Amino acid sequence: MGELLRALVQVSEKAANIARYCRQDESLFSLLIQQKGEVERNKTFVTDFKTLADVLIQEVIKHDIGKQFSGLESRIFGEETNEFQNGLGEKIVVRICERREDTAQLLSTVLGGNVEAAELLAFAAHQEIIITDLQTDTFHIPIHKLGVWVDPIDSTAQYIKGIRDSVPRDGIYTQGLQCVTVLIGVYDLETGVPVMGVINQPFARFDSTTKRWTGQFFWGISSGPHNVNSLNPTLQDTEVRHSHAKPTSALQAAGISAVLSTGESEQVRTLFQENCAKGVHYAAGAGYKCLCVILGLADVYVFSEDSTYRWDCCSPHAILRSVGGGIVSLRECLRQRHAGKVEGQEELMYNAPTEGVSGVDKWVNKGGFIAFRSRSHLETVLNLLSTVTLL
Ligand code: 2IP
Ligand code: CA
Ligand code: CA
Repeated sequence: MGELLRALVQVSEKAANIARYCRQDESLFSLLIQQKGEVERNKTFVTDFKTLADVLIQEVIKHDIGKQFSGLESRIFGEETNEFQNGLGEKIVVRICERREDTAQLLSTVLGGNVEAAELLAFAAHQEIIITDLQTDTFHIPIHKLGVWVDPIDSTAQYIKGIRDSVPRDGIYTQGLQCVTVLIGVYDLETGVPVMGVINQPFARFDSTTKRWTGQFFWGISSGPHNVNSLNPTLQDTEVRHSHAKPTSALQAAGISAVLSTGESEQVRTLFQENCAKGVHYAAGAGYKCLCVILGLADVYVFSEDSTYRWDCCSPHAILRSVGGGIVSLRECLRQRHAGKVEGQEELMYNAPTEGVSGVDKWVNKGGFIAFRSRSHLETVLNLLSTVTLL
C-alpha cells in the first residue's frame, strides 16, 4: 500500500502543478477565462478549456498510475470522459502519449494550434515528481482488488473565479482558490469501502512578493486495523474506532461546529445556526469542506442535497476513516433511526451505483451525507436532525 500511496501523492502533485500552471502562466490563463464568443470564432479550439484542464489531469492520473500498477488504470473512474469536440464538430480524444512531444502535438490540435500552451501543458504532464518515503505501515492489499475515484479539480467555480485575497474565518475560507482540491480515493472493489485517500490543495498559500501559490497535500489509509495518515497526531481522535457513542440530547449540539454548503437548504442552515454554539461556517467545494473536518477546523460537514458524487467523497472518506470518523448517508441514517433499527450499514459505498437513477446520476450521493471525525459528533448531528422533518 505504501508504494501505491506514494504514486498517488506524486501524481496529485503533478495534477496540482497543472492546475497552478493554468492559472499562473499567461498564455494558459487567457484560455481559461476566454469568453465563449471568442472561443467560437476559433472553431478548432475546444469549447471549454476549463474542462480540458480537468480532463488532462484525470488522464495524467490514469497514465501514471497505470504505468506503475498495470491494469489499475482500467479501474480508475472519475467525473470526466476524455472525449472532446471542437467547434468543427471533430471528436478528439485526450490522452497522455509516451513521449512529451506527442502529447504536445495532440494537445495542440485540441487547443486550435496554440503550440505554446500545448507545450507547457505537455511539459507539466510529463514532469517527473519524486516524493520520498511517506512512512506508512507496511501492509498489503492486492492491487486487483482496488478501484479508484478521481475528481481532478473540485470546486471548478472557484478555480475559474480565482479569488486570491479571500480572508479565512477560524481558518476556513468561504470562497477563493483555497477551496480548490484534487481528490484521489481508492476503494475495495468487493466491499465498496474506501481504503486510501489523497487530497491535494494546489492553492493553499499565496506569496504576494513572488505572486506564486504553494500547495499542500494530505493522505490517509484505513484498512482493517491499519490506520495511518499524514495528520498531526494531536488532531487524531482518541475515541475507539467506529464504536457507537451513547445518544446525546439535541441540545448538546451546542458543543459542535459545522461547515455547510452555501447552497444548503434554508431549513438545515437555520437548524444548525440555532444549535451550534461553536459556529457554522459556509465554504465552497465538497472536497475542501471535508478537508476542514479532517483538519479539525469544523467538527462536521452536513449536506442534505443530491449534488455530490462518489468522486467527491471517496478520498476524504478514507482519510476520515483513518482518524476514526467517516461519511454516512444522511437519508439512510435518518431512515434507520425512524424505523428503530440499529445503525450500521449507513456509510457511503463506492462500488455500486445508486439505485433507481441512470447516467452520471448513478454515482450521485442521493439524500446527502454527514462527514465527521468522531462518532459522538455524528450522534449529536443525527439527534439534531431527528428533531425536524426534512423537507
Ligand atoms: C462540486 C463542487 C461544488 C460543490 C458541489 C460539487 O464539484 O465541489 O463546490 O458545491 O457539490 O459537486 P458546494 O460548493 O455548494 O458544496 P465540481 O467543482 O467538481 O463540479
Ligand atoms: Ca466535485
Ligand atoms: Ca470536478
